[in-house]
Amino acid sequence: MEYIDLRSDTVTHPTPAMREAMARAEVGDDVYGDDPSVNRLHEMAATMLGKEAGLFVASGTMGNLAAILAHCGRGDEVILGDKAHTFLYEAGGISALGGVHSHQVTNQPDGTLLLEDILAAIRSNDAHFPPTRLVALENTHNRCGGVVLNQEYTREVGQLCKDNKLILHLDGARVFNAAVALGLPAKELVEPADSVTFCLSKALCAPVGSVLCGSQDFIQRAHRIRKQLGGGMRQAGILAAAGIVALETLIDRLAEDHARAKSLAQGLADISGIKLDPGTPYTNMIFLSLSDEVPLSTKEVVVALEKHGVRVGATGSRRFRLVTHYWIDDTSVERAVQVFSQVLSKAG
Ligand code: TLP
Repeated sequence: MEYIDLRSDTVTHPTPAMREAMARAEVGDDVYGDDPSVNRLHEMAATMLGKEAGLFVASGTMGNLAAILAHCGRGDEVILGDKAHTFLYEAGGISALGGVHSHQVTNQPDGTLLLEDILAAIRSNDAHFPPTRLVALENTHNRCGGVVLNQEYTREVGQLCKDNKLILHLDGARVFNAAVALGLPAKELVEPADSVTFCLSKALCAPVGSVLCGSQDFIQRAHRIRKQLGGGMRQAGILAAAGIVALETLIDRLAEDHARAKSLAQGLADISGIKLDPGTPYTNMIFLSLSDEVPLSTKEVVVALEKHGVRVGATGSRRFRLVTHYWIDDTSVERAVQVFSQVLSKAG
């Protein structure tokens, strides 16, 4: 059965143009710096994000990890949100592998960290405390609903970091979704950040990879760390070629995913038993809960939907996430609404 797979935008397969580009990619040994396709991807990514240099890494997790390890030493502290992907879903890599201590600040429902909370989290120079080194933001913010952090807020945090001699890292796994939603070039949005990671393998459809961008010096350090993490790849140009197609052709179309998320949410809003999160969707993610009267468990709903060809992500007790992407068209949206309606009406 061909599924309407709304679990994540990570499920996207490469497009036909990507497969073609991958088949034809010029390659070399990237550990020697010899892969022309990887080098081209580095340049394109750095230019698009307004940074000096880029580094192709295996995943968003590796990008955030290499960034934080390149910026911080053992025992340093990072301020980040309590719903940040790096805190929740990256297997504690920054502390396990880098000895970096995390200081969680409450994420507001709009994905931001209050400036006063960041300020209060900065340690004073006292031997009892780990030195605060870095603040990490996430845009779009996954667990806060795919919400967009705007340019003004990002600038304010950038200024706060400068005033306090802190580094600003941005987990921009979906930063192009944010930029498209704001109608801004991504480089303007990320300008205040010293480093930024973005993913090629989510809404941008590439099969593998993320790019970390920042200053030349920083990327040189991150490059060594990527090697330490076992992420030095050889003929990686096959993968980079898909990333190049993504950057050349798939960014503007992210607006279509956002529009489809809106139609999907509108369809679901009319189904009794479904409570959409306030404001959802902001970009390509819909978060919803089942109301108490629905006599099905989270798992039963997932299984029943799947039987009818629709896959969704369970993100908590009676909570679900649905993500639109390149392979979800208008027909998939209509069908998903029908299936939800069928499953929940049978339950009632
Ligand atoms: N997010 C995945 C899951 O891990 C939750 C998803 O399906 O959304 N930063 C952010 C904001 C992310 O959402 C993700 C992946 C990552 C980093 C990590 O990227 P990968 O999966 O490439 O390591």
